[in-house]
Amino acid sequence: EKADIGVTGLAVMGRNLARNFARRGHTVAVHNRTPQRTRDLVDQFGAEGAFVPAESPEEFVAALQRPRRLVVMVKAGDPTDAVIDEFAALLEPGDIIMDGGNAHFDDTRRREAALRERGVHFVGSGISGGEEGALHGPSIMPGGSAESYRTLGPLLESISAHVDGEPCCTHVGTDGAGHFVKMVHNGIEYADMQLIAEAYDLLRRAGGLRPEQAAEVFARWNSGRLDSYLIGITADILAHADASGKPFVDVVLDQAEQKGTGRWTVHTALDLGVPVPGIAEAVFARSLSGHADLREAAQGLAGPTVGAGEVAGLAEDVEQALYASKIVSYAQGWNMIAAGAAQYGWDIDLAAMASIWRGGCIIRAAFLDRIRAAFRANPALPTLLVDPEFAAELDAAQDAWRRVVATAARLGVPAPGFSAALAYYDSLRAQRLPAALVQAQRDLFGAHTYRRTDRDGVFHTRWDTDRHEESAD
Ligand code: NBP
Repeated sequence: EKADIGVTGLAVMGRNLARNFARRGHTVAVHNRTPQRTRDLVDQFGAEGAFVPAESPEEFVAALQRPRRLVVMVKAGDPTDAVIDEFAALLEPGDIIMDGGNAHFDDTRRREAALRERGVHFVGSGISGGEEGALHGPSIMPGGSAESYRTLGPLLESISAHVDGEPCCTHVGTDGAGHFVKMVHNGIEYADMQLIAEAYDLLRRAGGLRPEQAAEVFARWNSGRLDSYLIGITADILAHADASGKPFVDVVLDQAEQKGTGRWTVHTALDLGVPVPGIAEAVFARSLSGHADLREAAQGLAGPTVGAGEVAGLAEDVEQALYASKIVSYAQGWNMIAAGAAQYGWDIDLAAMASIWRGGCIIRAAFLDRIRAAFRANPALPTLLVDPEFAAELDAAQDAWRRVVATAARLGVPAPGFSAALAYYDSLRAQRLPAALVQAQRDLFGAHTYRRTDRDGVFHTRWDTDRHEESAD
């Protein structure tokens, strides 16, 4: 019997995806550069379904039903190129190679274009949910041609997470769209994690709560509108005590690491000209935490002279600030997806992105239903902030949100995520921004010109002479 699909690269992710396919009744060819991994998989999990082990690329390709569907799950970067090159030589027009690794969307666009020349479909696919997701149902974000999705999509949908009976997998758009959207997902994930960390820090340092008390607050929030995977694991972590007896969170070194997808998101946002300060603050907050040298040098700097004292109603206020800031960072993420779609010609269904993130992935949350509803009600929504329901919630939250940012500033507790989100909100709703002054400065020192509020045209003031205004059209 020929295999329905093949998986090459059988480290944690590939092995679990292969098992997921097999458990769903698909016959799966399995291959790994080092054959021992293939043997181990079949030895340990062979009883879970129909596996066809292959020890050489030729054997692997020959095991697949045509058109062939082949999933590559190897280390991102050069190893992915090496594996694609190796297999592309063995494939025929109409066959499909999917890269499920964490590739940069530019690499995916390049690989797709190269394989398209040979008639082979290349599908760069974001997969979120880590090892557990890969095994039990991840969120899957495939790019590539619509034609490839007709052949590959049903298999991917069958192994993805499901919410309300709907698969957390859809065709995102052509070429690199899937990896682009996965990158933005990770950027949003960074922002969510940073906002949660700030909420915890405020509960503790401004509210005086012990970690296990903060855990109770997060558990309570998790049964409300903030219900999400990340809030849930936060409650778990804060309730956990280390073997030494200390709260676990207190024995972990406070230097956050990153694998680079947050940095890619911010870098790409800068290239596209999309403001994503919430995501950027989160990436920089991790970077700052890792600068032990700078932090050490700054230990002697003065903090506020006022003490913490009682901050009445803090937990309720922090919940409002967290929720409002979360709306802002998701609004930025969705603006970025729309900008990427416009730049690269992808036809991305913005409501569907919320749909496929409701299950399987790290940012899964009840909240995503609301985003889906907002874009279904108005697919041309310029920003989530102006969806009538979100606008009303932001209005209801804003006083508390402002109190939290003010409290943080007063007590010297850093809250870059909350502050940046509030500044974004206030900037967008401002009737006039001081950008007018910036533009005037640019005209003065660099003759960069300006436009006027009262008539059309482009102007320059002769700052160097008598300050008369000239038309610069
Ligand atoms: P790794 O990223 O650790 O990659 C290990 C696999 O790559 C092994 O199968 C290894 O084969 C293979 N490989 C390497 Br390295 N160089 C190769 C080459 N030149 N030719 C052929 N095979 C090569 O595995 P992973 O953690 O399972 O992740 C797989 C992909 O999924 C990555 O792109 C990762 O970023 C992405 N991802 C990971 C997660 C996660 O939670 N871990 C989540 C979502 C996506 P060998 O056995 O012969 O050394």
